[in-house]
Order: sequence, then C-alpha cells, then structure tokens
Amino acid sequence: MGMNTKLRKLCQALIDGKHLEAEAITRELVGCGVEPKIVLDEGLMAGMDVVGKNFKAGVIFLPQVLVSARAMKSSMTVLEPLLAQSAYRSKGRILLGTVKGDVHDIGKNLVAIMLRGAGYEVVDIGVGCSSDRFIHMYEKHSPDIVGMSALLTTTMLYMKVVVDSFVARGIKVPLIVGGAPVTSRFANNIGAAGYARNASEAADLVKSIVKKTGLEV
Ligand code: B12
Repeated sequence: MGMNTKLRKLCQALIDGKHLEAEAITRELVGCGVEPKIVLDEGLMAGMDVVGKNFKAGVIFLPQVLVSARAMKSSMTVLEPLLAQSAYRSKGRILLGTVKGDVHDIGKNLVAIMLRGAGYEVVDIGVGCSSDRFIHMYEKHSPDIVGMSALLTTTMLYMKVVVDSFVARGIKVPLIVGGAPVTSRFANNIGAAGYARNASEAADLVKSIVKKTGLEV
C-alpha cells in the first residue's frame, strides 16, 4: 500500500472514529519513514477538517465528534514524541491554556506539540482556565509568552478578561490568542500581542515575538 493510500486511510479512520485503526496506521506511516508533520497535516488534520464540516452541517453529532477526537488523541500518542524530537534546548517558555467555560483542547494540544517541535518549552495548564489561574501559573512558571485558546464565540470574549487582568497587575508578558472563532482583528481589539490561524503559524508567531523581545540568543 502506498503512502498516499495510507494517509487517506488514516484520514478516514479519524472520520469514522476508529481509534485503534488510526493509531495502527499512524505507526505504520512513521515506521515507513513518513515525516510526522505530513502524517499530522495530511492524515489527522485533513480528517478533523471533514469532521468539523460534517458537524457544522448537521451530518454528524457530538458523540461522533467525540470518537473522532479520541482517534486523534490515539494517533497523537504516536506522533507527539517524534514531533517534539527536534527540541534540544528551550528557545523560550510558553504557557498555554484554554479559557474558562471552554473544554476544547485539540487545537491547543496541537499548538503545544508544534511549539515543542520548534524547540520551545510548553507549560500546558489545561482547559477551563480562569484569569486567576493564568496569572497564578504565570507567576509560578514565568513564561516568555502566554497563549490562550477558545473555540466558542461565547468563551473567546473571556480572553479580554484575561488580557485586562494581566494589564491591571502590570504584567507585561505578550499574550497571544487562537482558536477557530478568533481573528486577528479580535486579537487587536482585546489588546493581545498576536494571533495565529493554525499550529504552524503559531510557531512562526512565537518565533517572531521571541526575536522581537530579544529572548533568542
Ligand atoms: C471536537 C469538537 C468538540 C469536542 C471537543 C473535544 C476536545 N477535547 O477538544 C466536544 C464534543 C467536547 C465539543 C463540545 C462542544 N462544542 Co465543539 N466542536 C468540536 C469541533 C468539531 C472541532 C474542534 C477541533 O478540535 N478542531 C481541530 C483543531 C485542530 O482546530 P482548532 O481548535 O481550531 O485549533 C487550531 C487553530 O484554531 C489554532 N489555535 C487553537 N488554539 C490556539 C491557541 C493559540 C495561542 C494560537 C496561537 C493558535 C491556536 O491552532 C490549532 C491547530 O492548527 C468544532 C468544529 C470546528 N470545525 O471547529 C466544534 C465547535 C467548536 N463546537 C461547538 C459547540 C457549540 C460545542 C458545544 C457548546 C456543544 C454542546 N451543545 O454541548 C460544546 C461546548 C463544550 C464547552 N463548554 O467547551 C461549535 C462552536 C460554535 C460557536 N461559534 O461558538 C463548533 C464550531 C461546531 C459548530 N459549528 O457548531 N466540541
């Protein structure tokens, strides 16, 4: 079976929510020497894209989305260590969390993986994070950048609450935002330091901020 056929099968296993199959194909692909980034983009992300579209169109419902999300997680257990391998030494520390009221974490986890792969240290503080939690974790880990994720039009508004509480405390760390409903315009409006559309762009964004602030040696 060729690589493209396998990638298509992986994509389909994700859509069908077959986590054992998804994990097995992922292992086969990386075993054949296929770049983990290709497996991620052309297998998993392609599948998740279809899942998202089908959900939006009302073709599938939450339980199906959940089994697809589980398949994605199973595959990621194989990919994650490979994607993170290039991280020899930390180029900077990023704190990442999904905001209060929001449980979506697939995108955030992908951003974390890409950042680790690009050589950054990531402190993942999980989902449903209040501004107090962001600040508490900031004080505990002193990251160079704080990243927030939100997937709901309702919870994305909470990003402003977090930005405002950092400002109110006089903390000057760059705050970056992302998630499907978030736009660069919204990011500007709430006073965030940056926005990225996807995980690869998130890595570029972090790189440019780290450069600008002179953290990179
Ligand atoms: C999977 C999923 C779920 C899963 C989540 C599982 C999990 N562990 O994450 C479950 C089933 C739990 C779920 C629940 C709900 N969901 Co939902 N869900 C989705 C779905 C299908 C896919 C999201 C996803 O994982 N995408 C794949 C990832 C890779 O993409 P991403 O998250 O956008 O992340 C990328 C970028 O945005 C960016 N990024 C993300 N975060 C960050 C952070 C930073 C700092 C940066 C720089 C970049 C960045 O990089 C990522 C990687 O490339 C979307 C539909 C869609 N197409 O988005 C709906 C969707 C987000 N859900 C929706 C809804 C309504 C809900 C529920 C309210 C449903 C309900 N009635 O209960 C609940 C909410 C629960 C809650 N309180 O949070 C709506 C939101 C509508 C809206 N505009 O507000 C959507 C858009 C579906 C729809 N069209 O109706 N959901």
